[in-house]
Amino acid sequence: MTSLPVDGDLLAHVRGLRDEMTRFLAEYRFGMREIETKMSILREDFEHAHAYNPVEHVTCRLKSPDSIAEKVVRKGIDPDLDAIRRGITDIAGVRVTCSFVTDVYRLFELLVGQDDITVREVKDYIAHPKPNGYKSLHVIVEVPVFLSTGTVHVPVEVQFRTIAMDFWASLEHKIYYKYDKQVPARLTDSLREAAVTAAELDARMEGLHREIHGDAAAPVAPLRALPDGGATDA
Ligand code: 0O2
Repeated sequence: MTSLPVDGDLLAHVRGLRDEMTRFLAEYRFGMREIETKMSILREDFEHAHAYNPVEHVTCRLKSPDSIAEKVVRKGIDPDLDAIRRGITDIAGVRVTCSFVTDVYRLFELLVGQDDITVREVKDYIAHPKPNGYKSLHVIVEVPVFLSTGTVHVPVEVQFRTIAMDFWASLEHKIYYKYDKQVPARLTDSLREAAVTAAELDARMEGLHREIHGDAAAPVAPLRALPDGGATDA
């Protein structure tokens, strides 16, 4: 097969775009790592101080370029990196799965109380679940990342939830995509009932835990007052 002549300028331009995108995503990866490190320090310190581990697991994900592009189109964001920076705040995501609802709020407070963390937005879908039954505590935080070229403040979406909420959300996610976002009513009804059952399990397990551990499992102060929609700019 004969290769097509390649315009040198065009090739350099495309390579420039690729390098810019690589640097852009690297900032989010570094921000995500900072949060991941903070969570693993909290987890380890908590275990030493209280002989108890409130974190079941922590997972991280970076949005793929395809998924960023899809969101740019869906939200009508200008296709340039500055506009994407401003308009998409979940390029870096960290999910913290805890045993109990009390731990969810406790870890949230311990993270957002750190001096170098700026809270941009909180959505409390535990206090105010989505109509489909989805529960989790979402926060967009900004964390400083110290690069060789200077400091950048990177937004990271952190989702805190219990094991039961996580189990529900991962099944709901699979069903949602299996039916191409058109889930039959009998399944949405059943998912809503399952969300109630999961919340009952959370309450019962936490009750048992308190009986065993007493004060150590006492709830922390409630979240800053959130409006009825459950979302607020901090
Ligand atoms: P993934 O694969 O986790 O990246 P938007 O971010 O604008 O699309 P919104 O409402 O501003 O939506 O953000 P919100 O409510 O904070 O939710 C964003 C993320 O929360 C989703 O990311 C999911 O991870 C999770 N989420 C929110 N609602 C649901 C739900 O009903 N079911 C499940 N299973 N997860 C949910 P992504 O980008 O959709 O997916």
